Amino acid sequence: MVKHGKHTYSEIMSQPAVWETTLTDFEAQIPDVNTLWQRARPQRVLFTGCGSTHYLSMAAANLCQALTGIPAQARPASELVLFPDLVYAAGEDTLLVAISRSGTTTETLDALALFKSRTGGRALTITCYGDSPLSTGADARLVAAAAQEQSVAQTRSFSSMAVLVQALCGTLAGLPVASLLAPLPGLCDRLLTDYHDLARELGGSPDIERFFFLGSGFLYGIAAEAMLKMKEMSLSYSEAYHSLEFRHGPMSMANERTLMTGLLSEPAQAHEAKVLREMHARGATILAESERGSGLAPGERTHEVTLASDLPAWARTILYLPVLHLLAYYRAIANGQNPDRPAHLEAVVWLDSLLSD
Ligand code: F1P
Repeated sequence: MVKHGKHTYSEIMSQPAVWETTLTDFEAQIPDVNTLWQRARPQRVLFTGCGSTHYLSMAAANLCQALTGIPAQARPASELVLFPDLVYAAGEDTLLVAISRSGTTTETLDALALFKSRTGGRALTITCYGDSPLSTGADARLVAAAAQEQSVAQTRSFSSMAVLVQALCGTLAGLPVASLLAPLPGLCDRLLTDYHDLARELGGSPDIERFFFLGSGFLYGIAAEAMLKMKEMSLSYSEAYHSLEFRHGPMSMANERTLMTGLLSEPAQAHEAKVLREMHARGATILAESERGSGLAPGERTHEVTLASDLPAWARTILYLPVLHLLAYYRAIANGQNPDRPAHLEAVVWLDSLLSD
């Protein structure tokens, strides 16, 4: 019987069902998205958010550019507000995609308002609350209403909005997303079942005191979100890096009390796995997530999560995260934290508008 973190636990475990509903609901939202895209005809797509939703924006920008061929970038909402000249170029038609679970985060609302007044461009929001100010202030919206949460830390909300991002980018590329993404809920269910014990064992291990999450390409934003979950829920030392960046300094922190989680992409897997192999030689424990196996030598300190999704790389992006939700959840329990109500955190950051002075 789960005592602490019962909301977080049920939000993590309900992801398959919530993704299913989110994908069904997306169908009705496709015409609005297509209309917006045709009207906006953007030369650039700019994704924004704060915290988790900033990390989702990073993954989204990479997916969007890969699938549509339109240049796409991600910036934290505060940067769009405080340093707009570093982002906006005169005469460039930009579509803003503002992502927020709550739809009420001050910086994201400010970023939308400044984008509108400065560029007059069109904006799409992705949120869990269709009646939120962010959602009603945009020209079109994608809503994952079934993913609303009671917990402070985002789990199924992030992953369901990520499913929407994947569905959006696939739709804009003219792909049959309903059939392509239909396997996702079943795959998530299998991963949560097959790797539950592994996540419990590694999350609860007293031998591990620091966590690193490495990812490249589409997967860096997901690695960063896994890092944030570990930090928010369990107050553990947790960092994320682009996989090969880890050698450029951070590796000095890897030791025998480290869990190195590698989110391995297919195109760069050989290079990414090499970093994990080197850190294993330094004594780190390895958790390698890959589509078909990492190729690392099996051993006492090497653990594998195999997606076996048979999906194209873009469509499997979100599948790397749910097992890492469990890892963070079990570390929180081991650390005596309540993952439903992480210390020093609120579900939403509300400030006086940054635009008011
Ligand atoms: C964004 C966010 C969360 C974070 C924290 C404060 O919220 O930064 O990612 O966990 O609790 O708020 P939102 O704009 O996505 O609602």
